[in-house]
Amino acid sequence: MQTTELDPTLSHTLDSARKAGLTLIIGNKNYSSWSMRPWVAMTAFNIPFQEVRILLDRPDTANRIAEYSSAGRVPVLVAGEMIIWDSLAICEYLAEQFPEKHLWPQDVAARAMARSVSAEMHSGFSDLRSAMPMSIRDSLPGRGRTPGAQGDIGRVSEIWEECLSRFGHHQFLFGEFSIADAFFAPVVMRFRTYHVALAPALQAYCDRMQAHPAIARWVSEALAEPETAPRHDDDLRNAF
Ligand SMILES: N[C@@H](CCC(=O)N[C@@H](CS)C(=O)NCC(=O)O)C(=O)O
Repeated sequence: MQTTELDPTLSHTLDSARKAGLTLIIGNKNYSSWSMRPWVAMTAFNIPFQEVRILLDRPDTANRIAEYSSAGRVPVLVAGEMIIWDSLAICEYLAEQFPEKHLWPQDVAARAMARSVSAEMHSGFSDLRSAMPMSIRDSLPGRGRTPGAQGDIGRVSEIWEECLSRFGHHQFLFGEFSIADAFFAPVVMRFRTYHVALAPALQAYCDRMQAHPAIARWVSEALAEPETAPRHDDDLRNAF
């Protein structure tokens, strides 16, 4: 069960983490696509954690994040004495810590591909990220379609088609929900905001993703957030 706490001190958080196990530091749910991945994975796999939300684009954002990680980015996982930053490192740590939950697919070929597409998502798709930033509360049909973003949409579609047909059995990318789905959850949200037209099988995957309880919960909490992030909103206004 998560409890949300906004901007506590590091000592307070470390103290709670020692008692409660894991604390995930995230940004605003509306905008923070990187935060969404481990949060969705932990929620989907029933890994208990406390949540600390640090608001992005505030005068104290950098200092708040620096209390946890000198990388200056969220998400950050506080695991007892350990600090783990970066969404992929966090998910790998969780997969190691909870082997019985099978956060990655069990089949070796499926797992290799799940890792490949997650790593590709993690290190690529910069045009999609910059031209179509995540803002769950917004509806911006047709915006952000730069040639680069179109290319990225094509590549995401290709990945999804291959995973769903080879391993997904028309459920999640590798059948059961996995870290790979958590990594593509923010893309599903972007496709929703910017009304990206998809082949029926891919739209059906997006619908299943949005119906997944972990994603549905992140979305409803994002929609309930009153805060805005001015720099992120500027990026949205500049999307053409
Ligand atoms: N590679 C990192 C990227 C994390 C990242 O860029 N996070 C953004 C928010 S979504 C951030 O913390 N930005 C700092 C800021 O806006 O001040 C990861 O996967 O965790």
